[in-house]
Amino acid sequence: MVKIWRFVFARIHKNKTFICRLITILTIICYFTIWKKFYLTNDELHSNKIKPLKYGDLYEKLNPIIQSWGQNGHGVQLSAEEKKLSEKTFSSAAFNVYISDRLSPNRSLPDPRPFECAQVHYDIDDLGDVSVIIIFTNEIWSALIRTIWSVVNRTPKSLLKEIILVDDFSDKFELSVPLQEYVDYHFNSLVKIIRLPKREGLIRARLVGARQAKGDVLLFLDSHCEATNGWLEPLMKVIKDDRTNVVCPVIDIISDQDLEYVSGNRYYFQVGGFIWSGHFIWIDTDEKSLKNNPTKVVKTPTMAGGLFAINREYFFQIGAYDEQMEIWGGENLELSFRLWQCGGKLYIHPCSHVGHIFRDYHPYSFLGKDSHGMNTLRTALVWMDDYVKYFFVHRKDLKEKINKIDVSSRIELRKRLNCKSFQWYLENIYTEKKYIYDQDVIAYGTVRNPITNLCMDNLNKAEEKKHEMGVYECMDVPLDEWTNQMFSFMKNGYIRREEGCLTIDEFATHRVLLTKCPGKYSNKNKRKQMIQKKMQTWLHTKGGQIRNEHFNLCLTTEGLRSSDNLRVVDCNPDDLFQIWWFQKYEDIQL
Ligand SMILES: [Mn+2]
Repeated sequence: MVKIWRFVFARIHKNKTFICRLITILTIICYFTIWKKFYLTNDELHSNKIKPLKYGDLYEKLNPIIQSWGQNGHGVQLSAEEKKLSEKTFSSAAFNVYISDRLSPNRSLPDPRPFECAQVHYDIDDLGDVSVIIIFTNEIWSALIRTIWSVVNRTPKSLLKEIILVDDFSDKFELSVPLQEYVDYHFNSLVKIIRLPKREGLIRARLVGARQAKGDVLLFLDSHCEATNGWLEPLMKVIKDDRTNVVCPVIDIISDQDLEYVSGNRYYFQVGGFIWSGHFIWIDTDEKSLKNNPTKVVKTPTMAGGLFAINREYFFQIGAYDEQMEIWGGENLELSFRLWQCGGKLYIHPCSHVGHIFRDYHPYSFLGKDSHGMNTLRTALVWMDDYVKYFFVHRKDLKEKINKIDVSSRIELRKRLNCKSFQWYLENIYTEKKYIYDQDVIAYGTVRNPITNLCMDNLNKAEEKKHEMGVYECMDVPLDEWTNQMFSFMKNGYIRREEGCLTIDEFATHRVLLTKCPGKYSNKNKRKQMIQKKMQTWLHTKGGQIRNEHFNLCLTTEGLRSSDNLRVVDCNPDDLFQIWWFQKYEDIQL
């Protein structure tokens, strides 16, 4: 070694051309090393994937990532110019496609779980494995890809058997061959794509995916979700403990406007309910109990539908899905009723959080069908027994469709599984005590002032939101038809519709509002809760007045015309404008 150096220095001393040669040789060695290193790293990352991507340019166009956008689940604020651009594509998906396209598919997210969840240890080798099934029809590329990456990145490898994408007859080019190339390149055989030869709708598409799945557990996801850290293990554990447990993650909101991952109160979430029109709603849970058991599953009467995990064999054993349901809707209530009535259990796990882009309308076609109505009709006929009449109160139009559908195979299933009644479900599972318009009531139907022939009227406002109550010319409708003029005078003094109770605005005491009824699990302090309850309690006198317990004011029609807002004034038993009669009275003393 020393000899070599001596030789080199001696030559340098003598000859300048030698220095040049030496530098050239060293440079070549350097380049080679760097090139080799790069090559190896790339190879390690994408084994067998040295061939260039055919649709590389397209992927960059579909997902022109701006790394700083949306990290840690933050929303993105657009400039005025960008906003204009984003409006052009918003309606194609009913969420902000412009922002979605520019988010990294690997963006970081907040940890929205209760703090205690991170401390729970799971024996991963003992949980079995999962087939994640994602169905889509013409989904926005970036949303779908982000869903897949979030699952792959945040799921322990040994738990993830496969991701099955079921393409429900999309016609977007990028979702055809380019999607196949993309998933082959990035995920090898972990992600499989099944193509349906015609539009089947989400129910049959999921069934196709489920039949091909090989994992111990099936996990259904929408194609515009993002899974967070530790999302899967708790779900797997609950199913491992009892294969008849079906469990949903807490579904967090990803804003359709700015793609923010909204992680609200980590110690509170709502569970699923339903209203008699056959729609899913969120209902309150016991906040205290959630806080005291932050890592324990919570029973839910129904599921929202898009996101849940179920043991694969049990899924088929309990009747999978009703294959004759079309496109979208109703299948979530059907499965929920079926699970509870036939011996299964349905939970939400507070330690599993998945974000979902909630949108205001459906961007895709229903092929001109009222699939939600028809699917819910099937559900109601099979599972609701006599309570089906309350569904028909809302959906008289569907009554005549009964003869056109055949639910015999599902009724047979119900018999075979020896399932319990809907009354049992209402009494034991829907412990909120479900509102029924003609039960526990003193009176119900239209509420009419005989002098003006005006009736209390919801004025077609969104039921679930607080709003001012109105009056409208009385409509002559039978009692078994739900209208804007249908009210129940409950035995406890509430005047209510399904989702709201009549109250007086505490800040403007002549105004009458419909607000959320006092629930079983009110979060407010006791005193305030008591006052609120009193504000929603009314007395119906023998003379026909309706008087508020808290304010001691009476409902009046004086000076009102059709479509005006309802008012309260000082009570006067001689005032004919303060007289109200319900359409039907139960045999009870006023
Ligand atoms: Mn969805």
